[in-house]
Amino acid sequence: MVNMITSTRAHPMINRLSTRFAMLAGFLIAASVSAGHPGADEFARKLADDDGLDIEYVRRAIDGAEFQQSIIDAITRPAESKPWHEYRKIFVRDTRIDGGVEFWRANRALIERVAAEFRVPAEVILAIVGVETNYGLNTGSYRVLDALVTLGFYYPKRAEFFSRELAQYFHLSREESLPLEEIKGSYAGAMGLGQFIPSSYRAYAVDFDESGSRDLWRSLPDALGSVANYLKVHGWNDQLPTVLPVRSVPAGLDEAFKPKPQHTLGELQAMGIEFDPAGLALDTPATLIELEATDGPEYWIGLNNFYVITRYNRSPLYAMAVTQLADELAARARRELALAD
Ligand SMILES: [Ca+2]
Repeated sequence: MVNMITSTRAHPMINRLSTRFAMLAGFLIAASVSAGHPGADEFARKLADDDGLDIEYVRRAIDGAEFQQSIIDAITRPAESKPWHEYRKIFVRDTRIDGGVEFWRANRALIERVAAEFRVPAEVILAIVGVETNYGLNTGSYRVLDALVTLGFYYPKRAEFFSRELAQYFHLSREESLPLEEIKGSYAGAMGLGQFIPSSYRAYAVDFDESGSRDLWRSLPDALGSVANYLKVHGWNDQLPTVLPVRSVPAGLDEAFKPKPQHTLGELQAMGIEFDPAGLALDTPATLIELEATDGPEYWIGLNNFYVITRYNRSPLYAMAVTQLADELAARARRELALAD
């Protein structure tokens, strides 16, 4: 996720205290922070026992991490909580399309090589990088260590997930010789042009320039290849579209459709949903997508590729923004870069 919230260093408790006690409180908080983050000891012991990491190294690194309230604020109010008509405007807009076409023009040979190798369309790879980091212009300004410690130890709702990612980050840092205390990323600890969280970095990043390491910041071949590999491994099918337009949905259709196709195109037609199947076999797996437009619901047929994009970010809004930005990029590239249809 693109990080649009600036970092603040205030401790959460500060806000609750009157100025009268602020000085005393500041002293007490300093004392409690130096005693370590809650759960840090247990975490370090587990990482040492299970994975053989040096317990003192892990302890010192975590002690050096800083809780940041702005990280909690950012994850509590993600862009994906906006309605579709507002969310869309952030990403499917002229500046983001212009930037993508320029990026495509500047790196055309590489992008086409990546697309051919992984069999994922160039415009989809670019749209992901465009939505995630504005083509690498904003890869995040939080220390990954601060983000993962803050969410792993101070955000109970997702603490289990993020402390696992913190453990993954310790491994990743060793494997790829990334300086643990310096690497920057999003408020959720996502890194590089494609914003990979540590477990995804370890599992899906590729060394596409064959340099011997996977560098998702400074190596465009690695960064773009890794996005394409992620989509390929999660099932991208370059013979199928991502979505189809819907003409109408019958009143009273009360099924809660999931992003993962649970039906076929034929079954959706039989439910009374009207759309052009675009020559696809009627047993093609599909689902119905509902988005919140300004004047009521907006519907699309989602094929498995739509679901594959949600493996990158679970929000259907995200997947639809990527899909529409990709379509805009492809249309412009066909005209301006003389691409074949
Ligand atoms: Ca490399």
